[in-house]
Amino acid sequence: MLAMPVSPSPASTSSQEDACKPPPRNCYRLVMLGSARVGKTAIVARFLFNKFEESYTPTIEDFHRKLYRIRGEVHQLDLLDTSGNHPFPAMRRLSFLTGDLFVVVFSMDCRESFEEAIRLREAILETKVSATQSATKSRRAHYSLKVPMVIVGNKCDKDVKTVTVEEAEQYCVSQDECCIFVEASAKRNYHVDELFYQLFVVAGLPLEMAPNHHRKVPLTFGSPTMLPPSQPRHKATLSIKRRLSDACGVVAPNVRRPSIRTDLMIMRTKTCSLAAGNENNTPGSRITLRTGRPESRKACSIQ
Ligand SMILES: Nc1nc2c(ncn2[C@@H]2O[C@H](COP(=O)(O)OP(=O)(O)OP(=O)(O)O)[C@@H](O)[C@H]2O)c(=O)[nH]1
Ligand SMILES: [Mg+2]
Repeated sequence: MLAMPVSPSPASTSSQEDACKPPPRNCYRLVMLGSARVGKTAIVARFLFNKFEESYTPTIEDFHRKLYRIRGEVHQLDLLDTSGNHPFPAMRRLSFLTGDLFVVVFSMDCRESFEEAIRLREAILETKVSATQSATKSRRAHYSLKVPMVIVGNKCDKDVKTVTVEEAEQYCVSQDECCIFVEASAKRNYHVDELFYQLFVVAGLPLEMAPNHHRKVPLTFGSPTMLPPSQPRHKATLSIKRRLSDACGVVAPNVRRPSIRTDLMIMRTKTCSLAAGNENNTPGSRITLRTGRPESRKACSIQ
C-alpha cells in the first residue's frame, strides 16, 4: 500500500513469470485475521478455488498469490492467511504493518470472536499509527488512519446466532467509510464474492479483481503463471462490459512466502511512505493518513 513503491516479493523466478510481473504500484497484500475456527481459511478457499472443506485444520500461516491482467496491466494480489491462535505475536504485528487490505473474520455464532474482531481492528490501526509516529519521531501529531477493511460475520448459515447483523453494521458505521460489514457463509458460498468486491471498492482497486468479474485462466494455459497476452490498445474504446470480460486471473501455483527480511523491508518502506504523507491521487488510493489539523491533511495511497 501506500505511496512508496514496494517491489513485488521474490516469489517468481522464471523468465516467463517475469513477463507477467506487475509494476510495484499494482501489488497489494491482503491479510486475513480473526479468532481460531471462524472460517478464515474457508473464505480464502472459496475465493481462490471455490472449494469448501468440512474438516478443520488449524493454520499456522499460509501465503497465496493471484495474478490478474486487467485492461492490459498485470496486478498482483498476495493473501496472507494467519492463525487465529497467533502463536507468534511479532509475526502478527508484521502482518498489520505489511497489509494493505484486511479481512477480519468472526463467527456469527460466537460473540467472543466478534469482540476479538473489534480488538483486532483497533490493534491494526494503533500499530500503523505508532509505527508512523516512530518513523516521524513525533509523538505530538495525532494521526487517524483509514485502512480498507471488511469485517465478516461468517457462518451465517448456523441456526443459533449470538451477534446480530444490526450491531455489527452499527459498529462499522461508527468507524469510517473504509470499514464495512458483510454477513457471509463460506459453507453456503453466500456473500463470499460480495465481501471481496466490497473490499476492492473501498480500497479503490480494479473491480475486475472480484471473483465474478474476470475470466479464470486454466493452469494448463502454457506456463502455469502465464496470463494471456494483453489485448490491443484499441480495446480501450470498447464498452465497459466488454472490457470487463477481457479481464482474467490465475492463482499462481507453488508460491513461496516472502522471507521475513523482505517483509521487514516492505514494512519499513510502507511506514516511511505513510510518515512522509506522500500525496498520490491515483485510482486505487484509499489508505489515508490524516494529521489532526485539516489544512495539513495528507493522503497516502495504495501503490
Ligand atoms: N457452518 C459453517 N462452517 C464453516 C463455515 N466456514 C468455515 N466453517 C468450518 O469451520 C471450521 C474452521 O474453519 P477454518 O476456515 O479452518 O477456520 P480458521 O479461521 O481458518 O481457523 P484457524 O486457521 O485455526 O485460525 C472448519 O471445520 C470449517 O469447515 C461456514 O460458513 N459455515
Ligand atoms: Mg485457518
